[in-house]
Amino acid sequence: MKVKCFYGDNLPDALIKVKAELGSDAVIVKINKQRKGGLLGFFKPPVVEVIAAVDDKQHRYLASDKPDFRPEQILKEDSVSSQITELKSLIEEQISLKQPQNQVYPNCFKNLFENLLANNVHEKLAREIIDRALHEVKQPLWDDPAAVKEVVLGIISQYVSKFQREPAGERGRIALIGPTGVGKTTTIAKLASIFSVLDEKKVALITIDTFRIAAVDQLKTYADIISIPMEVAHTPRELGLLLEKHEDKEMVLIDTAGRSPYNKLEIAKTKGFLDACPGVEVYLVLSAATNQKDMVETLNGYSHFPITNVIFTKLDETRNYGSVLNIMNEYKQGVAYITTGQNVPNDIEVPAPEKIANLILQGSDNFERPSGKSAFNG
Ligand SMILES: Nc1nc2c(ncn2[C@@H]2O[C@H](COP(=O)(O)OP(=O)(O)OP(=O)(O)O)[C@@H](O)[C@H]2O)c(=O)[nH]1
Ligand SMILES: [Mg+2]
Repeated sequence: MKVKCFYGDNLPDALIKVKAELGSDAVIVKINKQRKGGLLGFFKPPVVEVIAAVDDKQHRYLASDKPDFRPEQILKEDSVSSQITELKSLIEEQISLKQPQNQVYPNCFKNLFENLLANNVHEKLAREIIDRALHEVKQPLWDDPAAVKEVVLGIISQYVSKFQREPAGERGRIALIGPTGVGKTTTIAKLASIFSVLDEKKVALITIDTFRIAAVDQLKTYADIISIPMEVAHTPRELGLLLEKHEDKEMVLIDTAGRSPYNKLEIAKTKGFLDACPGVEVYLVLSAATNQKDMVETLNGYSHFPITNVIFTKLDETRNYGSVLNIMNEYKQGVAYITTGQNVPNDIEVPAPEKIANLILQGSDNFERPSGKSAFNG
């Protein structure tokens, strides 16, 4: 195994050196941004250091033998998987440095670009959207605010629907997971009422939240109002048995205890329950009123779950919806439902991409309280 350090002014520069010397089979072991050259280097601009390794036997290849060299191909080992993210962001950083960042948009585009930024859409994504619009709107219409807005809304809707999956249809077993207090139990009550009362489906509720003293009572109260069965599972095996018992139900909704994304032990316990029950869809519940960094931490903390959809709650508690788009786009997540208040069952809906697009572009100006009932009835 040959291991060597390479330096470049930027990452692509360093990777070219890796390829030239070690060939396409090199494995990136580490990437650092640093200042080169001891004490005096402190005053020098930062360089990118790449530590790369290659099996000596493979090293006989010349770089030109493998013209399709791509950095992601050479990241082979699990132990360096975290480097992938770092590598991607460094490459993106390098690419973005080469793009004109202060492109001056025509007025109508500029206003919408600023709207997106004001609503917390990441600048890179906002630029992507407005650049596409600039491309799509014919020049004679550049000064027509309505025409430009319509195109921008259409583009945002496409981003929103890109990863959207159909929420559970005729039959479903759905568990809601997520941090404390985001509205999992309330959302389960809303869904249960809609499935049971409006859709006239057979519904059962199961909770594995035996951690909080009042949690079982909270769900039981809703179950009693809707007149549907509610059960408590204390172990993964019990959960499996209860799912078997309610095999005849079209919908079974499973409530879980809220867990901090940093509480790995408790999150693993919840996962133990769900792992024992294949076929259960897992929806991650995120509060739209949380700042985006915390949402990202939550997604990371719960990344071991096979998440099929996200539910954004508490849209009524914020007026900036850009993070919803950022998260969907960056984490390739579809949104099954949004909730917009505490009322059970009204304040929930299946989000229409156009509606989300409107919220993202216009924030509070366009916020109407949606009615869950009409949203669920299409
Ligand atoms: N404003 C607003 N409040 C909501 C929404 N959904 C739930 N809530 C409120 O948020 C609080 C917490 O809701 P719960 O459903 O108990 O949250 P949870 O995620 O089950 O909480 P834990 O089980 O403790 O983790 C309650 O006061 C709910 O009424 C919403 O869409 N908007
Ligand atoms: Mg709860």
